Amino acid sequence: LNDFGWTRYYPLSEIETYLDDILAKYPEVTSHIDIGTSFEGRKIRGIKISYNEGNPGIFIESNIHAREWITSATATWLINELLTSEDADVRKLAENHDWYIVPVLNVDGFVYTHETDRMWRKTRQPVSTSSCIGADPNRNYDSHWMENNGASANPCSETYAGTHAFSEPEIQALANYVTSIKERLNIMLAFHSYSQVLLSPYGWTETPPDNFDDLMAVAEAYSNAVEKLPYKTKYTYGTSAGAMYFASGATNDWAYSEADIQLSYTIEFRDTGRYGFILPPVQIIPHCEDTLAGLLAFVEKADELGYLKVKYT
Ligand code: 0X9
Ligand code: ZN
Repeated sequence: LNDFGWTRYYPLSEIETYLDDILAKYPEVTSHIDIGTSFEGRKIRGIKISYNEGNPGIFIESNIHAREWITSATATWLINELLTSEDADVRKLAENHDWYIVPVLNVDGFVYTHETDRMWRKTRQPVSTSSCIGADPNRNYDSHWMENNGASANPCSETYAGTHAFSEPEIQALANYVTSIKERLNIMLAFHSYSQVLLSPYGWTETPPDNFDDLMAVAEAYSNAVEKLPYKTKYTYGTSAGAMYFASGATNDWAYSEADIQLSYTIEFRDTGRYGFILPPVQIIPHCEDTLAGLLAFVEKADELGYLKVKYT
């Protein structure tokens, strides 16, 4: 655990060892989450951090896109921070919420980026009608799947939606797990890179969701807090379709519409394109500090707007 210093990007095997170390060291407040099994047979793991069962829940999906390494680096750093920080505000953030964190969802793709092709994005499940491999897992959720040109039907495209919604076992598994605990969840965050933007639903349509104003207020709080740090990192925000492009079948649309999680976002991390997906390791910790500052403000605003009430009894 001591040499996990976020000075480089860790492969899946080291991330798994890290999770095991955390579970062994903090058995009272952490537990293993078994999300399911990938196409190639790898375990998809998560960790729950709960100081008080029945807190409002925050779910973090990370590294659904294989090459976006900063996302799992941030998720693992955040786990450590929630467990070890002595800052009073971080302690409240940690102890007053139930955290469900999946550092690497697309495990097969992630291993492939470490071993074969650093720029791989998709899953690794072959497509019977094509020699191209994998689907875009962030187009594979069963929420307006393939509508409005928000995904491609071409198996060779980087945004190939898959043969059908939930064709990718990783995505079916994540959706099953989230559905099983959805009444415990108040916030869903999907970590991506890059562009420095917070994206609310919807990606499949330009029509804004009912609580658009609240979604933007929470995103604005995150953005303002990040910009106050010495790094002065700027995050913009908007709906996915409005601020970025049409994308159907993405995590945050599904979480919002199908799992009824009213604060669901995609967060595109550093940078804005200088290094893109290959963010230099020296930026890992500064970026993580940005994210923590953003989350503190995000959760404070969400609470103020009434989104952190426990939904189940
Ligand atoms: O295209 C994507 O899946 C995301 N961008 S990335 O560069 N990380 O691939 C953005 C998706 C945003 N849209 C929705 N969440 N609907
Ligand atoms: Zn992505």
